[in-house]
Amino acid sequence: MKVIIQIPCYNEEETLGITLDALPSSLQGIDTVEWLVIDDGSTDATAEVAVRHGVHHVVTNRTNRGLAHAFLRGLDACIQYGADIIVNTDADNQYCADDIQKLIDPILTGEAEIVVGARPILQIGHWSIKKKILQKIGSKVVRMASGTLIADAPSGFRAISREAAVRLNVFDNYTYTLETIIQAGRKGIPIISVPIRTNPDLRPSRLMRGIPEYIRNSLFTVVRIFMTYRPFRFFAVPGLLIFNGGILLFLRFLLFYLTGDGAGHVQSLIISALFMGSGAALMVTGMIADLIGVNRQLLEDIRSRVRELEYELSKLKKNILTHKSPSSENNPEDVEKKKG
Ligand SMILES: Nc1nc2c(ncn2[C@@H]2O[C@H](COP(=O)(O)OP(=O)(O)O)[C@@H](O)[C@H]2O)c(=O)[nH]1
Ligand SMILES: [Mg+2]
Repeated sequence: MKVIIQIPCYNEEETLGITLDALPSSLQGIDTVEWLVIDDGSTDATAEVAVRHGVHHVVTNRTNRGLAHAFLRGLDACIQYGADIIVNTDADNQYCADDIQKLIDPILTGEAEIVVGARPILQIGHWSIKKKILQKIGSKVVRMASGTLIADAPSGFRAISREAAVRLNVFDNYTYTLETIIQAGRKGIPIISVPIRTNPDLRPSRLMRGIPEYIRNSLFTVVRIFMTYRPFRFFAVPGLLIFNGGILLFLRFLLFYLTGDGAGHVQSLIISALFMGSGAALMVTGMIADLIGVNRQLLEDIRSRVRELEYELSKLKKNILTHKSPSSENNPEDVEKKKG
């Protein structure tokens, strides 16, 4: 059993060392623990700090592609490096690394495929009341949309089995945290929450620069998720309502017309035609979006098969290499670098 702990990083030279020094190099029930840093176009010494502190793999993006992209790139790399379980944590040492065991235990016992660490939100001293309330509302929305019981949806402290990782995709650019929970819920991947501890703040959040920006980004994310995963309902339900409004206006006109008073109510007829036309267009959009959604599911299926094949290929390669030179295996000095 191999666990790879991945950390998406953007300009984290100041705190990454502290985070890495706290990471475990062994875990109960696990043969090998490795660390992987995704250096997302950092302009500081993030990659050097990673290597200096014993990271086994560094994946580099030439330019900054954003957290969601980095998270997925990390999953792909971990799968290729032969991880059975992938743990994701943040570079600012927000999460207590000693709780990684709590994250992986439910996967080892078969209770879950994804485990999300739930922070003790109400006890976090440096969070404002507004941030705490927003976090609670956000988690509630995700619970409703996903049909899961995840207590802390925006938490980035997670363990994911390889079987689940190959099936996860993120289409949103802002954050992977909400979308992956909704996907797990919709794809029937067992997902649970476990309580974890946090560390004192080393620096302010860069993802949440202000409450209005956070609300705007989160709303956009939720709308986009709804549009992606429930396309028919998203377009066709408002379309049907608008179409019905058009019919009512038409009936109103018809009533006036039949009672000989039609001439003064042409406006109703025009608005009714407009409503019925746009309602019908929205319903057709819903049907097309639904068909495109079926296509996306097929593509997702192919992508997860490709990831499984990549894993099998990496295992095969490793076996061949081990056969040639058994001593070269799992040497922490061999820091592998991938560029992209
Ligand atoms: N790869 C990548 N990681 C990022 C980016 N922005 C933030 N992160 C990482 O996301 C994690 C959480 O960021 P942070 O600013 O602590 O946000 P918080 O979760 O709200 O505290 C850290 O490991 C950051 O390095 C980005 O643009 N790209
Ligand atoms: Mg943070």
